[in-house]
Formats: sequence, C-alpha cells, structure tokens
Amino acid sequence: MTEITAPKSPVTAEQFADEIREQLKYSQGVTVEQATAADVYVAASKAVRNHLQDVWMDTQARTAKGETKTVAYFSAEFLMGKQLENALLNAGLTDQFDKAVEALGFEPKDIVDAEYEPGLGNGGLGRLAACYVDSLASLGVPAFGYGIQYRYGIFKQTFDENGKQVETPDYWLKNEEPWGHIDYNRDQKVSFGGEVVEENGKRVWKPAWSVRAIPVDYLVPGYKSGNVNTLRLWTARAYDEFDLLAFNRSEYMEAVKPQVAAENISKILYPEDSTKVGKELRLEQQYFFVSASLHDAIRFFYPGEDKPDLTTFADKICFQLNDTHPVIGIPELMRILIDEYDYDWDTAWSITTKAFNYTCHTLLPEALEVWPASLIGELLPRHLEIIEKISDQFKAELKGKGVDDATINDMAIYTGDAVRMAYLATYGGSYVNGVAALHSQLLKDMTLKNFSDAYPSKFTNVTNGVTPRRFIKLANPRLSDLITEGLGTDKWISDLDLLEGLEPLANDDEFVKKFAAVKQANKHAFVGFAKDHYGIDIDENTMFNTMCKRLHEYKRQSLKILAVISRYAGIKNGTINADDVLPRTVFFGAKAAPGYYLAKMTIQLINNVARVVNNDPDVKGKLAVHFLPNYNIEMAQNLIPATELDEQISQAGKEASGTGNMKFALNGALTVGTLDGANVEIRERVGAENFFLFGMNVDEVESLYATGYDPAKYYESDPRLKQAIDLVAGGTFSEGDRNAYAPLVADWLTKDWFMTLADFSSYANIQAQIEELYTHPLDWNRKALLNVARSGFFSSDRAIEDYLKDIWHTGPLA
Ligand code: TH1
Repeated sequence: MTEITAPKSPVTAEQFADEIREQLKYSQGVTVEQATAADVYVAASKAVRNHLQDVWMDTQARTAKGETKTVAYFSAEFLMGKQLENALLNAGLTDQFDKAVEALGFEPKDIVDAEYEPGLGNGGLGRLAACYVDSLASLGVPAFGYGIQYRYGIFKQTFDENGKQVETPDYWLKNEEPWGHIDYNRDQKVSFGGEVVEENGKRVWKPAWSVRAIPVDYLVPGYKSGNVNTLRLWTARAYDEFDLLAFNRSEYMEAVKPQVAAENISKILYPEDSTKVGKELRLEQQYFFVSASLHDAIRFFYPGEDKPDLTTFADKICFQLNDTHPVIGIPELMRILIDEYDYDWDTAWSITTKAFNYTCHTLLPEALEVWPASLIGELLPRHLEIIEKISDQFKAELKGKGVDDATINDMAIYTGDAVRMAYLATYGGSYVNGVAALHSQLLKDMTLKNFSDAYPSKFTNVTNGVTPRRFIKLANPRLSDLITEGLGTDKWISDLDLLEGLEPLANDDEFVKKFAAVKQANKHAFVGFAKDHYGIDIDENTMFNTMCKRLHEYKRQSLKILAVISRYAGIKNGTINADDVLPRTVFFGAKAAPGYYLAKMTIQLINNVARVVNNDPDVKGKLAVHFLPNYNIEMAQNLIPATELDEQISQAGKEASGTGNMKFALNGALTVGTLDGANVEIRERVGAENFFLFGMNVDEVESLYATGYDPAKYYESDPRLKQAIDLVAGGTFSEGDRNAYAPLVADWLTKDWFMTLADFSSYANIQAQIEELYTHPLDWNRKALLNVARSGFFSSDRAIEDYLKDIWHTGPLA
C-alpha cells in the first residue's frame, strides 16, 4: 500500500477531501469520478489511519520507555466491529469526514456501510476484549491487545427453507482491508513438536516444526485521549514454502503440505462459545499467539539486547489472560526465561507469577479447558515437563499450608492424564477475577473454592463494562444528542457516571416525552434497516421485545419461545382476549455452534413459530416474531437502540455476567430478567421498581437440583406451559410432523437441565405487569430513562479503572 505522508491534525473538511482524493489516486489508482463507495471507504480509512500514525508512534515511544507498566490483553477473540466510524469519532474527524465525503459526491452512511465487519469473536468474551482495548486507549493506559488474525471469522448465518441454521464461511479479507498493517519485519518463530533431550545438564527442546508468526497491527485510538494503542493480531505463514526434495520427486501435494499446515493455524476461529472443544488445532492456535506475543513483548522492552535483565520484566508489563485460552503462556514464559535466558526456576517463577493474571468468564464446567496431557506432550513436550514441575511445586506448597491429601488431589493442575488450564492459571498468576459480583462470589464458593480457601487474597471481582463510544454515541446518535442536551455537556462520553445528572429529568414530563420520541425514532429507523437487510415488514407501533445473544440452553431461548407459543395459543383459543393483548414484535438474534444439536433445533423451532404466527390472520397486529439472521455487531448497534424490552432470562448461576444486558439498559430498554450475572447489579443500580424480575435465584436452583428436579411436574401443573409444549410436540410448527422437535420436547420433559419449565410460570405471569406498564407510556419511559441515568457504572472505562486499581497496579502514561 502506498503511504502518503502523514497530514497534520486537525484538518479542515477541504483538506480531508484532498487527502481522500490523494489516496484514491496514489493508492487505489482511481479518480473521484470512477470511485465507488468501497473505494472511498478504503481511501478515507487510510487517510484516517495516517492521521493517527504520529500519535501511534509517539504512544509506542512513550510506552517503550517502560516508566508506566504496560497492560497486554491476551485474548483468542477480539470482536471489534466496523472500524471507520469509531476511528473518526475517537480521532475527532467525524465532521470533516461527513463534509469531505459529501463534497466528493457521496453519502457518508454509504461509505461507512461499505466496510465489512471483522468477526474475530464468538460473542460476549470477544466483544469485551474489544471494549477493553477501547477503554485502555481512551484512559491513556499503555496497552497492547494480542490475538490472532483469523482468515475466517465467525461464520455467516442464514436459514434454509425449513428454518434451519446454515453456516457459510466468513471470508472477511476478500477485499482490501485498510486497517491492519502487516509488519513482516517484526515476525516471530513459533515451534512445535519434537522432543526434549538432556544436554550438559540442561533440558533442551528440539522442536520438529516451526511456523512464522507475522503481526498485523491495528491502531486503537483513544477517545480524544492523545493516545493510540496497538492491537497486534498474528497471522501464521510457513517458513519453507516448498519442500524441495519432495517437489523434485514431483510429489507436489506432499511438497506444499507443511505450508498448508502452517497457515492453517490462523485460518479459522472456532465457532464454539462457552462449549466444549478439545481440538489439537485449537491448542496450536493458543500457543501460536501467546508464544509470539511474549517474545514480542520482550523485544519491545529490551530491543536488540541479547542478555536483557528480565528480572524487571513484570514491572514493565503484565499479561491479562482472557479466560483459559491463553493460559499456555504461563509455562511458555517459564520456558523462555529458563531455556532461552538461563534464569533459574525460582527466579523464573517469581517473574511469571507476577506478570500473569487470569479472568474467568464462566461457571459452566464444560467451558473450563482441560487438555489431554498426551496432546500437550506431543505438541509441546517441554511445556508438559514444566507443567508437571509446576504441579509438583503446587502440591508441596499446599501440603505446607496444611491442606489435606484428598483436597490436594482435587486441586491437581496435572492429573497424570490431563492439564486443567483454569487451575494452572489460578496458581500461576497473581490475581483471578470473575466478571460480575455474583459470578466472582460463585467462583469462590464453588468452581474454585479450594483455591480461594488456600489463596483468598488472589480472588477479586471486576464487573464487566461496555464502551459508551460504540454502544451509545455511535449506535444511538439520537439518544446521545438528548443526553448531551439534558446534561449540557458531552463529557459523559468519557465519564459515564455523569449520566446520573439525568435523574432529575425523569420528573420532567417534557424531557421524558423527548426520550420517548427518541425511542420511537430509533424504532422507525430499525424498521427501515430490517426492510433493507432482511426484507421484512415490521409494525413500529408494537412493543419491540428483543432477545439477542449466543444460542445456548442455559440462556434459555426456549423459555422465550414457549412463552410466545403460549401467547399465540391463548389468543387463538380465546383464553386470552385479543382486545387485551398488547401488540408485540419479538426479535431473536443468535448463532449456534455448528455442532450444537439442541441449540440448532431451537433456532429451527423459533423460525417455524415465526412462520406460523406471522402468517396467521387471527393474531395479526397482536404478535409477530422475527429471527434476524447473522446477529453481529452491526445488528446490535441497530437493534439495541430500538428495543423497549430486553430479555436476560438465563438460569440463575449460569450467565457469568452478560454485557448485552448493559447495552440495553444504557440505551433505554427495560429488562425482564433473572437474578443472574450482572443482572443483579443492574437491578440494584436502576432500582427494583425499574426492572422486571422473575424466576428462581441461585439458592432455589441449587436446592431444586438437590431435591431432584422433575420437569414433567411443571408441565402438568401449568396449563399454559402444557399447551405450548403440546403444540410443539403435536406438529403445529412442523406441518403436522410430530417428530420434528421430538428431541427438544423429550429434553424439556425428562431432563431440562437449566430448569426452563420450572421458571415458566413466573415468566408468563410477569408479562401482565410488563404490559400494564407499557400502556402508560410516560411511566414506562420514565423508568427507561432511569435505567439510562443509573447505568453509568457499566462503562468499560469503569471496569478498566477497577483492573488498574485492583489487579494491574498501573495507570495512564505520564
Ligand atoms: C462469556 C460469558 O458467557 C458471558 O456471561 C460474559 O458476559 C462474557 O463472557 C464476557 O465476560 C463467555 N464467552 C466464552 C467463550 C468461550 C469460552 C468461555 C466463555 S464465557 C469460547
């Protein structure tokens, strides 16, 4: 790519238009007349990038001095969303861009829309990482995000004619991608396999094969902070493009095999979210990016030094492990320090434990990674040795603390057959945090109880947060303007606690009406978006009720669809008076892991309920259901601001935090939810009277499990539930086919692990309360406004402040 010399900021719209013209000419080779929106998008992106370049280099130079400890956020996923609009906002170039693009004869929206969304994450965990790099930069903290530039992001979801999910590859790099800058000269070698031999009294790893890790750098501009950090995503390439020996024997396919294998490492994002995967390639991916990143960090702080003094390494940088996926970094740093830099074990251990911290994002046992020792031994034999030694040291330490043998056994990092990554992370780092108050408590009381008993001071909580830049300012410009009008300042964009200042305005009916008008305008806009994107017609004078998140049994999309079916049946058979029914449009958005059978069947059921309901004249104008395909960041940015009622209905004790819940509250939706994850804190803050609570709490769930849960009992006892399940079982949503959903129905009636049936009545009952309030728009909107005013706590800036204070012990660059 031809780089144009960096222009001086700030620029005028005229200058910015000239910069876009220059990029069109010198970089793309087209005139303004020839340019398409896609051309202008690339040209404008490069022009913005050039504006950020000086600050980026300056931030790096100040970071490299090492005077302020740097944060490295290690994450297998970064779900960034589209970049251009965000970069413009944070660089303060939005107005110039709008005018410049118009002067060139284009609509700003068309240019922004021309960007292809990078989908390098599955859901909340990946989006959280993206919010955190935004907040780190906005707070001026020196930081790197480290991850993988997958060639294929999260799959694109469509539905076939039967309503089944169909996954298609997301080849997001098919056109020029102007944001990532590939830096061939900062590559790293990552090795695998082979064996460990004894040489001069040292254990020496002789790997069998290596791949070249090449960084692709994304600039992360802080919001008006004067800092631009780096998101460094690694891509894998082969060293030996061809095995010439094999080639000479004209075994062409054999010859290119190593290259194909090497490049496979960064080829695809595993589409599982909070579900079990145990694939070799995934471990390769994890080691690949973590090893490259650790070496990169050493090079960054000790450039050109053969024998750097790494005893100060953990004063210069700390590594935050985003769930267990990067935990192999702990033995890797040990290996680097001992094998590559000749430190003794104890010195290496003290540097390593100081440098790492671990965030746990789940309570589901199946999502806590456990790797077969045989696999680690094959792929990373030296690391397995180190893990064994860590495990032995850990056992001895516990023994020294007086822990009994049975407990020590339960806590084993290395069991002989397997390596438990969450345990390794807990022992091998300084702090462990959960992602919401309830979740952190449950980690201490249940999942990691023995660890918290032995090391109580390691455990802490950081409740998740979301960035107000993307999820309010960009996603909801109308609400943003109203907030600024209400507060008399736009400082809330970087200090979200200021939203509290809106609280008195909840008593001002005129302001509440303006707030209501914003929501109505957002609904109207979404109707247009849905028509354009999905070709559907939506009645904007219905309540917009949304459930969007990954499809998972514990999240209980089943509960929502059973309630919808019950409503439908009630109207049809007259048990519900049609005139009393509040017109609702129910939106679902959710991807299911491709191998997750019941989740995919749930999608199919919802689509078929939608088909039946939407085509039934008896419920026309009363109930509509839409499963919007391919839920992604763009859809979230459009759907959340238009939503009036948000569903956060997971079984209590299963959703670690949730972050969608925060986005909805901040955009003025009311929540119907259980006491799970961050819902608890949202409800505490917005006020119980401004939150629709239903269902069992954690203790009730636990005691029901303990006394023996029988879902059939609930099926028998609530006629609404019985009727809904009977309709599914009887073929109403499968053109008479009674087998279509048999596995789902059987699961509900005999297993129902997440107690959907037990919570059904409570959920169905609270609908009356919801609808009653909705018929008083002023009261509803007053509550919604209070949700906004009282949710400033859920900014990712606050979350990052918590990490800085309680875990990283660092702050902004001087
Ligand atoms: C999610 C949690 O389910 C969610 O409650 C939380 O808000 C979010 O992380 C951010 O903290 C998780 N996503 C994953 C993805 C994988 C494995 C475990 C989790 S937990 C691949």
